[in-house]
Amino acid sequence: MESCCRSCMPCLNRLWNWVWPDFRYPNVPNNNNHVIANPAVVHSAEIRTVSGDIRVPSPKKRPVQLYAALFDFQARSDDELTVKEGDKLSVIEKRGEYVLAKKLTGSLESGLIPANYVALLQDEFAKHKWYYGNINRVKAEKLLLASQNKDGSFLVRISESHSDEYTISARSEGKVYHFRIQRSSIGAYFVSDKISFATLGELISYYQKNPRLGVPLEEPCAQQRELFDMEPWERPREEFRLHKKLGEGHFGEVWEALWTTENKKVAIKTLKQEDTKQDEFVKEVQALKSLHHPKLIQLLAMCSRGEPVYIVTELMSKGSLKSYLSSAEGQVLTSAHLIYMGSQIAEGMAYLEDRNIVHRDLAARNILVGDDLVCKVADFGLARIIKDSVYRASKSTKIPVRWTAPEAAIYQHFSVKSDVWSFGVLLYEMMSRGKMPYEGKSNKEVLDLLSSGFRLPCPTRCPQNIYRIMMDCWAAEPSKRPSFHALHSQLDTIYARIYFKTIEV
Ligand code: ACK
Repeated sequence: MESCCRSCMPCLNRLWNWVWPDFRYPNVPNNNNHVIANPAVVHSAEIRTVSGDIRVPSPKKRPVQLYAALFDFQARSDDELTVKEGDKLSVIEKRGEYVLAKKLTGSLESGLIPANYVALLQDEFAKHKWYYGNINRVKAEKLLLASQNKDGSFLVRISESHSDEYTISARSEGKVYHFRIQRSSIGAYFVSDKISFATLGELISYYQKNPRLGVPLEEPCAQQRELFDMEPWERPREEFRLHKKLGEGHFGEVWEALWTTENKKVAIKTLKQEDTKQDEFVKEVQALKSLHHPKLIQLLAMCSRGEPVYIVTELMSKGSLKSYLSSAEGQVLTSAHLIYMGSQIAEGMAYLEDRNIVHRDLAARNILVGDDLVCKVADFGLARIIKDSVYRASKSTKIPVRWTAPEAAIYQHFSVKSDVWSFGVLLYEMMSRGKMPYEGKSNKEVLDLLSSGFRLPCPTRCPQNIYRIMMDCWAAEPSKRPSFHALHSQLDTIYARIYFKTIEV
């Protein structure tokens, strides 16, 4: 849906004529466990079999692995590759959170794409955490010897010498050992010819339970998060022309701007030189640089040399969900529209959940809305990657009490589950078309009410099944709250039901 502004009547009319969006947006693959190595580099590998003999197989060219683009991706620089959803690709190598890929159709160009925008086709083992696919021996050793891993960590990779065979690489006593998994004439998998298995999964679970390799297989190798290099994002300030101030953000002003060299409208957040805020600002940039998901606001570029610093992100035509809900267009949204939007937010949050990142400030003011009701999670200023399941904020951290779970507001116990609580409040904001939660109550009164078991009431016009979801998010016991994956799937199912039956709720 094209729109000229956020609330005028022609836009409103268009909203009514608007065709429903496709709710079957592809799920983002959890390719946490994928490490893709350069198939062109073929090392001769030392393989230790169970009986202990050492073999050096002859190098052999690796077959091309076929990948597909899951989403459209627009290149932001010369070294990136523009792809359309469904494009067939071959992946040359993994670079941090990106893959260097080559198109297999049309122009045959190559370039970088965020790794979670591609999925390996026909990879039946991708679901296993220990499966690392096409990585070589050197890379496997580097991964297993990294500090996140310990003795007993292991992975399975495609054999460098026999493309239909696999290798187990396992760490023991600070060294990495490699065991070849062979295939019998009928396709069974075996390490020792005394016992074979129909599937790779069965073989691994057998050796996990029976440590017959002489090296235990305890935990799948932990994925390493490689830090992003600042450089690919840095652009000369002259490339941006500020057009219109959109408002005041957390750190400074937010502007609509033109990225002249790309001929593209963007949003620019500015930071005035204030030491107190700079720390948080840097954290937000770091978070944005490492996160790539269609339901999270995307960093496009930055100008960090000179002042003020610019963070350039995609421009969302309708601004924050908070202001959109109270606009004329927002006020006429049906529950179905709102459920569709809620499902997208849950999808973006599920991506953070998978990475153990707590947002800590999930609220309508921090969701941005684009054309066709696309919603993206923004404002990662308070986001933290947590090692344990709970993050303890410092006492001085300002907490948005109305959106914050009691254990986080009172004891600073932030977790993915406290984000789930906030998501419930966000659903309340949406279904009440922008009402302030606990209107007329002070923060202290809110906390007292919550501890006595009170919860926000069902907004008028809110379907009961959506209110039940909110109430689930507000379970006093964090572990009883649903996951974002579950929330996404519940909202998607409800939305699909409405979509197909075209029931107005
Ligand atoms: O509610 P709004 O219209 O949407 O006003 C706020 C303002 O800037 C201060 O945060 C708007 N804003 C922030 N980031 C973006 C963006 N990427 N695209 C469009 N508007 C934005 C927000």
